[in-house]
Amino acid sequence: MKRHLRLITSAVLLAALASACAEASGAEASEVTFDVALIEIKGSTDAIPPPSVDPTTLSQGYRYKAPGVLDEANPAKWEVSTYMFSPGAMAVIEGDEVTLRMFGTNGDEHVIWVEAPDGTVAVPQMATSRGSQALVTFTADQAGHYTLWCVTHAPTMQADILSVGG
Ligand SMILES: [Cu+2]
Repeated sequence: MKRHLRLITSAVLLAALASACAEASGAEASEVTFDVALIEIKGSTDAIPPPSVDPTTLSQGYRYKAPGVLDEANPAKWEVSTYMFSPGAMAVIEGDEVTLRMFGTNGDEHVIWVEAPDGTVAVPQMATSRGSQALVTFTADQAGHYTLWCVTHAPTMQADILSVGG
């Protein structure tokens, strides 16, 4: 829930910024490029008990190494991790030619696609892997929320691209 609130807050702030920029620039559509990292963040501890619910049952984007699995020398230590796009929220002006220059830092493979605000496919599925750069381009010809999805780690690995009407 907190993550969604942060995304919503970020999207609202980005919308305000994009709107202000649109007014200042006359809302001219242009070419915009975002550098997006495909990352994994981790946390481990032996100070508290492990989760009562296996996190991998909550999302394909969650990983869990149970006590005894993570570190044989420290059987109380466990670890959780999750995959995400960074940044997780972006904003464009409707009509922009958008390029997502994505770099696979963590995760062997990610199958990604972009959903348009009306639910249609803006960019079909493509696979990208660790150490590779993938260029994803589309025209933000609709106002609303485009969603960058990773099928491999859905539903938690996603990013919001807000397209603000000019
Ligand atoms: Cu992924």
